[in-house]
Amino acid sequence: MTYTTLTEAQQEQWAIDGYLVLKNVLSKKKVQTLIREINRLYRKHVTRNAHPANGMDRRNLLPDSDVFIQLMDHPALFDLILHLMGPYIQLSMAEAIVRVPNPDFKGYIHTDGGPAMRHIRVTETSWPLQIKIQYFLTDVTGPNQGNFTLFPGSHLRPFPEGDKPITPDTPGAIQLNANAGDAAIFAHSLWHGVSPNHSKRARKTLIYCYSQMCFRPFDFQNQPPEILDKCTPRQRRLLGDVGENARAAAYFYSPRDQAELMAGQKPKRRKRKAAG
Ligand SMILES: O=C(O)CCC(=O)C(=O)O
Repeated sequence: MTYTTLTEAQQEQWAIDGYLVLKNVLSKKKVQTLIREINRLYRKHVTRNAHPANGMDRRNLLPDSDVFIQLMDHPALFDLILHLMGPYIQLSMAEAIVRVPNPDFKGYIHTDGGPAMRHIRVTETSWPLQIKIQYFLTDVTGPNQGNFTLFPGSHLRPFPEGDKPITPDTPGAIQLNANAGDAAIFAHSLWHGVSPNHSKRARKTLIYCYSQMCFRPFDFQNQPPEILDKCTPRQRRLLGDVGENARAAAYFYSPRDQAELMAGQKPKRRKRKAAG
């Protein structure tokens, strides 16, 4: 299913709760392809080198497979991202997560950016500073299965920050259920994290994070030319290539073709001013 905008009810939930769950965003075939790639990365980077009970948090995924490059502006959600954030955005992070069954893992809760960004809470009429999309690639159908866990509404108000850490058991926590192919979108200041996984199955997801262009990306400084060469002009821009617009401050005063490029339109050729 392709999402381009939000219904009134979704808009209200986004504003009040700070997150949304969108159903059937990825096809079964796409889910299978992505799972295959994640399993390959798991075999390569975890099973042989570490204790499997650690699961996997693999960042900066784009060099790992072209399917991860394609997902950065996948038609199912990209128009919705533009609707929520405006066109002056970049990709900040692409991460594969495997939460394996582990009786000792208690889960954790945090806000993105930690104390540095925790106290910045934009209002509901503002573009977000950052959003993350969590793509679910396995079903999570009951509690304590490595569920994405969040505190609705916590993005807008100071959350008690006492001596007691905030955990998946803190009152107000919701453990989301989701099916493979669904996605959750959430704001940076929402308290969120993961529940323990007491099931028999690993939970597999992907996180794609978008931020306003004036931020530094989370996962990388720059993408190397061999990755940029595989990208469309829009994808290159999402990775920080401002092309012929390159100049100091191009990330603050965005290139003139930014909105049309993000909308998928071919940038118009602008006439050069005659010299003199
Ligand atoms: O669902 C998870 O595994 C946690 C993801 C998370 O907390 C994050 O991406 O910031």
